[in-house]
Formats: sequence, structure tokens, C-alpha cells
Amino acid sequence: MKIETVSIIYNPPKILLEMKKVRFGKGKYNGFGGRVEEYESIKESAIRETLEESRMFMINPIKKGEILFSFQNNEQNHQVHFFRADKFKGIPKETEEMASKWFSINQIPYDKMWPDDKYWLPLLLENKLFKGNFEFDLEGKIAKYELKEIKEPF
Ligand code: 6OG
Repeated sequence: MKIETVSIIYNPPKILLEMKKVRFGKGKYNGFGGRVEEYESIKESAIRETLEESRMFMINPIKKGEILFSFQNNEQNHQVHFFRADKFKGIPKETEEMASKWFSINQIPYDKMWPDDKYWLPLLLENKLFKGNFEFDLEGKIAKYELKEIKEPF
């Protein structure tokens, strides 16, 4: 199973999202992230990926959620760990892989994001903790999902 991260940088009232230009999720806005490597912790991976993708350094990102994604087209399952950083250093920089953009939280481009984002992102922005699973059908739509708020920190 692939273990991945997604990090949201939050500078109220705006969040920073990236438009991926390559690979999985191309053409969609998302937080920063990628695959967790063997030599690093999940949080280290979130910081590294965000730095590589945007040149933004997250200061003390907090894990807010965990979701297991499965796909009816036999694509490998992904376990994604979601982080939020309210403190950071840097100025977003466009790279070969992606372009970053600040969005006001009442103008989040959900129509250009993964269909699961409209479920978990509001929870993350309200500082809630969540756990869940989503199954995607052959057309890339959500076949079924379960998402619950949890009380115990990760
Ligand atoms: P690379 O494998 O290209 O990075 N990711 C998802 N993010 C959301 N919001 N929903 C999903 O539902 C996702 N599946 C994967 C994890 C892939 C990036 O995309 C995220 C990684 O940050 C299906 O390096």
C-alpha cells in the first residue's frame, strides 16, 4: 500500500493549493505532498514534499486526518495522512511539477479538486480531526465513503 501525505498551508483567510502539472492528479488543485520514503517519518515526509514542491517550509505541521483510498480499477490503495500548518516560512515558487495559488477559504475550487476534498477539507479548516475511507468507481467518482470526526489526537 502506498503511504502518502497532503499538507495544507493556512494563512487565514487563505490556503495555499497547488496545481499539479505532472503524474497522478495532474490538472487538479490539491495540498502539497507525495509518497513517504522508507528513511523518513510521515511528518518529515510532509515537510520535505512541501518544501520540494513549493519552497515553503512548514513550521510544526499538525496531523489532522487519515484516509484510506481504494479504487475499483485495481489501482493500489493509498493511505493518505493530512497535515495543516498555520506557521511557515517562504514565498511560494512555481516549479516544474506545479504552480501554487492562494485561495480564500470561501472560494475553494472544489470543482477542480479530488471529489473527496469537499468532505475532509472543511473539517481540517475547522481544526477537527478525522478518519475515514473512500472508494472510487471506474469513472473516478466516489462509490462509497465513511468519514468520522475523532477526538483523540494522532
Ligand atoms: P504523487 O504520487 O504524484 O502524489 N492524493 C490524494 N489527495 C486527495 N485529496 N484525494 C485523493 O483521492 C488522493 N490520492 C492521492 C497524495 C500524489 C499526491 O496526491 C495525494 C499525494 O500528495 C484519491 O507523488
